[in-house]
Amino acid sequence: MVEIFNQRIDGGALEQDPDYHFTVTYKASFDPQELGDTFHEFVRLCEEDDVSGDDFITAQGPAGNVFSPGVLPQQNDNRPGHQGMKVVDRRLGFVLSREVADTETGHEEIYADIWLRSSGNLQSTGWPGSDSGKATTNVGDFNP
Ligand SMILES: [Ca+2]
Ligand SMILES: [Ca+2]
Repeated sequence: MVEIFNQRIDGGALEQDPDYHFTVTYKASFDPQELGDTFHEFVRLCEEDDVSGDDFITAQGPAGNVFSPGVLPQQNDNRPGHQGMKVVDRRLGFVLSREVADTETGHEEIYADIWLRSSGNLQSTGWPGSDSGKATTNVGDFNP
């Protein structure tokens, strides 16, 4: 069963650029029999908010690509207990206007939720029932 690990968010404002750039990276580890399948990747950005609950900065059924792990470069999964699994590197970039990314006074604490669904498991786009479960990145401290 596919597993997500080493998930992380990075980003920042670029000088002279009105938009805000976030990069979400993670590794996905697949069983050999999953390599030929097609996976749909779902990544949403959230802003941690102690007062009114976390906000979704991107939509609930958000950005992501469709990929087949078998045709991407793979490494062996050398983590204990994962012999035989193959790891694929994934990266997804977001470009958001400051008006969208800037949800409150002062800094934003932004993180990403990531999940994967195989092509035969697309009755929903949400994370419950996904093949990977939901993986959450570090919380980045961003100042749009
Ligand atoms: Ca906040
Ligand atoms: Ca702000």
